[in-house]
Amino acid sequence: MANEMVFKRYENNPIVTAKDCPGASTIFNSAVVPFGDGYAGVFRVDPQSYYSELHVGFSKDGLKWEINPNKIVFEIPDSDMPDVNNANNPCYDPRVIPLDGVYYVTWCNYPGTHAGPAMGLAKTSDFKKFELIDPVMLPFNRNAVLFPRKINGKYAILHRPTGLGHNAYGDIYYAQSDDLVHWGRHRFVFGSTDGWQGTKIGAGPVPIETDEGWLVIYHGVRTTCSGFVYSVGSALLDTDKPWKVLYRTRDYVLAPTEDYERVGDVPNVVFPCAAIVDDSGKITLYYGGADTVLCVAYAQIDELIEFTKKHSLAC
Ligand code: BMA
Repeated sequence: MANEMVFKRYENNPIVTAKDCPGASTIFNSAVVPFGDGYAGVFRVDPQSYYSELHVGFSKDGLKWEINPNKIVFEIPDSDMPDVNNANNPCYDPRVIPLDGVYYVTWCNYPGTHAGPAMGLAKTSDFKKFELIDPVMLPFNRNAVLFPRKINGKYAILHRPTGLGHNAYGDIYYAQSDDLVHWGRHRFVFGSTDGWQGTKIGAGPVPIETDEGWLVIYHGVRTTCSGFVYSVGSALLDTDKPWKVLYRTRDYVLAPTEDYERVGDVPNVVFPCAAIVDDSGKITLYYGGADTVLCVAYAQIDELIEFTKKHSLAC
């Protein structure tokens, strides 16, 4: 039986490689949004030091990118905030969230300004100035993404606090906030299970609002004799109570098969950080390949929802 992947790859993958930014070793897990009459994005650029950096990029078509050779320097409004611009503070795995007419960026700081990986948050309206907001949650925490609108009048987030023992990588949690600084009403959403998502999971792109609930695309990891394999799954969460999981794929929707996903700094990785839906319902998924390059794959939103429901774990 041939495996059935809902996401179909762009034929000219990868769309961004180290050659697109002077001094880069790799460019991979990156997040993009429609901006002006084109697109803007925040890219993970690992330089020769491998102290990961975030760089801005612009594109007319979402496929060919001009990447700023200089890393983002955050404006830090309060000197008591962690100095995320410190050269010893790697920043990686951004998400970009359009919300209330501006753009929020989340990313992971590791470990320069914190005792372990912790989520950074900043705001921009023009992709030139980025203003730092307080860190989201305590370490250890990874893979935070805001919902693209307030839910029940509050900002809402999915994030992954680290767990303990057999569940060391932790589970996806929901939280809400009035001001993006103080977070509460914590709710468990889902954790790792078995198969391709048996070791760890983490929220990926900005949740997509649909008639069937919030469509969440996430990564799941399986451990093999020679290391981790990162694949992609999807879930539908209740519209008003997003900690309630309606469906969640038992089967992956994208897994590493191509050379640019199988071979690189970290083999066998597809890592999704952004998804854009156009007027025809086509989702463009941006994902890192093998911690080395940035790639794109497409799916029709109706087909992804259908697949998510039909291939769901019991929720
Ligand atoms: C995760 C993060 C990602 C990376 C993945 C595979 O823990 O570091 O940036 O793509 O591992 O190496």
